Amino acid sequence: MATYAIGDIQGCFDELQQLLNHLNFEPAKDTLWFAGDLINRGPKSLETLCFIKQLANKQVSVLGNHDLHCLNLYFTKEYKKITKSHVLYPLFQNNQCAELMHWLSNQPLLHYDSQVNCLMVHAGIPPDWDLATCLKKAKEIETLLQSDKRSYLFKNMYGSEPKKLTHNTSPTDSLRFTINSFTRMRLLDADKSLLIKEKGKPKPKDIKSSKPWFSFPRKLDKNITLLFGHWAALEGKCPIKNIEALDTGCVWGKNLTAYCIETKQRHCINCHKK
Ligand SMILES: [Mn+2]
Repeated sequence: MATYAIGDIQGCFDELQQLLNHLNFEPAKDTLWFAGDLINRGPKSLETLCFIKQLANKQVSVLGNHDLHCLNLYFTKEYKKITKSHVLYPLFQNNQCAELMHWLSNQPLLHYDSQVNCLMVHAGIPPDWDLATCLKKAKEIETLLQSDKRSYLFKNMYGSEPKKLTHNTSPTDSLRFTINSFTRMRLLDADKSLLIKEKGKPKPKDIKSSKPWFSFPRKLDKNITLLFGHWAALEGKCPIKNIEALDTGCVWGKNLTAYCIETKQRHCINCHKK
């Protein structure tokens, strides 16, 4: 019986199957956690979603920025404008699409398991948020996403502002800050403001004072193992104790990684394109 947390798949269904073979994964005994960005960019988003959905309670997925983007395309009906060359075309054309999109919209932004004391999120958590705050903020988004008011969320979720929460932050801006933190965050400025890359502006890494979000002292209980994906350039390396980086760039022909929660061992397969 094992629980494996797996990094960003991004529609790389074949590589996921290779990894599961490598792990001798048995659905009757083992559980899979997915750190988000299940789909998009890679070739088999449809197959990936169908497979993960049928695992039912033997899987846990948190939503990543690409998953939210796909939900946005579906629920705003923008997907109807997508042409054959788009990687998500087969998913949107499939007769299971509505079911898959409703399933996806019911997945959380954050997953905490008290038995193993592990928290999983796609990008990261703001250093000033403890576990209760994280769960409360995630719940706000999840509730909206699962309601018929989700169009309000899709209309307002894009953008790089606000960089910080203040007592003046509007509820809508606060929701965007939560989404940006949980699904897009990489670097923070010295005052812990979010540095989300904007088109035409210098890349956050050009700002000298910036540091990865996990380099700041965290309010989250340090005994909680924090699992995250999203940042392939880290190549799975995070220097902070009890924080595991899981995105190892499968879709870029690098590796796909599973972290076994019980043994704390990392398992990796090579995704070099043949
Ligand atoms: Mn991502």
